[in-house]
Amino acid sequence: MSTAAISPDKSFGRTLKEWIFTIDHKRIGVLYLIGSLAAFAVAGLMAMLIRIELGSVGPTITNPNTYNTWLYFHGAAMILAFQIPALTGFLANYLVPLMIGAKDMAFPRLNALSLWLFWAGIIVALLTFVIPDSPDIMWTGYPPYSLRTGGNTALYVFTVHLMGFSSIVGGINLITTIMYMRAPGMTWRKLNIFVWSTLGAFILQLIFIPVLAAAVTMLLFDKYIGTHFFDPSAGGDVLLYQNLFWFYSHPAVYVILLPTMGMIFEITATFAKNRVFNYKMVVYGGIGGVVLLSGEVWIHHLFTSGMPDWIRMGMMVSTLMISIPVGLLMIGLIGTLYRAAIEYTTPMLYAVGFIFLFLIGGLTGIPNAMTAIDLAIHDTHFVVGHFHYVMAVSTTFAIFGSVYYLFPKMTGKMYNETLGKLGFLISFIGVNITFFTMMVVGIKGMPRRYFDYQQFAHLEGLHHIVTIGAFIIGIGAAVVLISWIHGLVAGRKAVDNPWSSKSVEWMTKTPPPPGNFHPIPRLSEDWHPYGYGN
Ligand code: HEM
Ligand SMILES: [Cu+2]
Repeated sequence: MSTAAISPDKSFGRTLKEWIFTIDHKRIGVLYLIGSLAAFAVAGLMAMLIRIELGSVGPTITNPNTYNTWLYFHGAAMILAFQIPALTGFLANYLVPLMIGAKDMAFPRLNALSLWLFWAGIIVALLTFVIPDSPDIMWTGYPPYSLRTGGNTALYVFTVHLMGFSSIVGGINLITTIMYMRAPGMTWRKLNIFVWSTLGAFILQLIFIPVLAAAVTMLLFDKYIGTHFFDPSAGGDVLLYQNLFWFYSHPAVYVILLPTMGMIFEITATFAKNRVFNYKMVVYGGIGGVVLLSGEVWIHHLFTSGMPDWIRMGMMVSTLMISIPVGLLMIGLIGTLYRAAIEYTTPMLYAVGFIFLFLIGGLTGIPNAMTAIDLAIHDTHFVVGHFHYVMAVSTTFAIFGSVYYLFPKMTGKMYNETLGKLGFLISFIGVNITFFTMMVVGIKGMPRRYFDYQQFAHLEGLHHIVTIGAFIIGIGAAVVLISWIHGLVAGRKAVDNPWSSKSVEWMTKTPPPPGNFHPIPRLSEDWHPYGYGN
């Protein structure tokens, strides 16, 4: 019996309808945020289960097949359904039109289409838990296993298709918006770093997603229609898949890194009240350099597969070369902090946390790039620890920090600083315990993607520590969630520009009305998003 029939709450029904049929970029952004946080929650739960299983030697709570499904869901959902949509869906949608002084995206209806394609992807991904033959092929879907398994490889392929279409549609929309919808006076040289980095990320998406879509479609055909693209016994090539997959998925880490860095720049400049150090170097050298180099390093994921030495050497050098533009971005960040009177609000703590985690992740990436060392550590927990530092956790910190940063703008209310800082502190301690120890376990020989480690029973003590760390992260994440709910329900009213930022998104009302600016702002000659006079 529906309660609505007894007490019809018309206004709730109407608002719900308004949200579902919305073409307002801000609401679309928020709906992206909700979807990606839901994916984060479920994928995070999987991480906890994985860690309980690995907490002690021998089967602990499950069997190898279920373990594989958990790990599949954890990796695929964290990347495809949480990080990429939170950055290029939520943040790009919510912020870019506001930052460039536009009234909406260039194609608002198309925007709604990309949102609902994303949600369809989330729902297909969640079907993993209700169908009998859940996929168990990890987020990479390598053949031959993905072709021979009894698991449902098609579900993985369709999830990738939906997320990919969503991103392509969103990319076309955003690039057009940035090109044609800027407010009078918003010249290219005055674009926020976040806008530049989003532009870079979407250029990468448009170039490389079709390659991934092709690769997984070939997988689908091989498994269900009987083609032999990846079957050497019938003239196919099994490494072809790995090449196609990483041809997209390495650039994808920059699709994640660029907007992440962009937000860290925004937060840092705001709370340091400093200009962005060497803006041109950051934009052309840092963001431009990453976009340019991102397509020629993918082989580093195949270092241990058979290949001629000259390719391996070349890819080692180009991989190491990526540290140059990334280094420029870091120099820009540190320079922005230099001699600043930094205000350590919750978003700023996350930004500083990001810098620390990203540095550890970056430095532990160098040994991976050296082929001679990588042969020994490839596919161990060292690599798992490394990429969680450099991408998984650091970016999650940037996303959480950005939610706090935008919380007043989005909700019209302030979050509670004490709760916010507490959540940060617990999470920060948790991730370092977890992922540092994970790297140590890896150097001692623990392979990745193993359900059990009878042959490495002496590592059990360290595995305990990793699992305890994971639970601390879980508590931290819960405090973060509580602080958001608390802010929503009980937060005090926010003023229009609580951080005294110069950037355009804070010039409008809080929360911004439909159409954002009335009238559209005209930016003067001497205005600059980081014009703090330092
Ligand atoms: C919440 C804290 C997290 C914990 C405790 C955790 C734990 C783990 C563990 C233990 C593994 C490897 C298990 C194995 O190799 O058998 C793993 C794999 C992975 N994690 Fe996480 N993780 C967390 C957050 C994240 C986030 C935020 C991302 C976002 C990108 C992420 C992405 C991945 C990926 C891509 C894999 C590889 C899966 C595969 O091998 O196919 N994780 N995680
Ligand atoms: Cu890579």
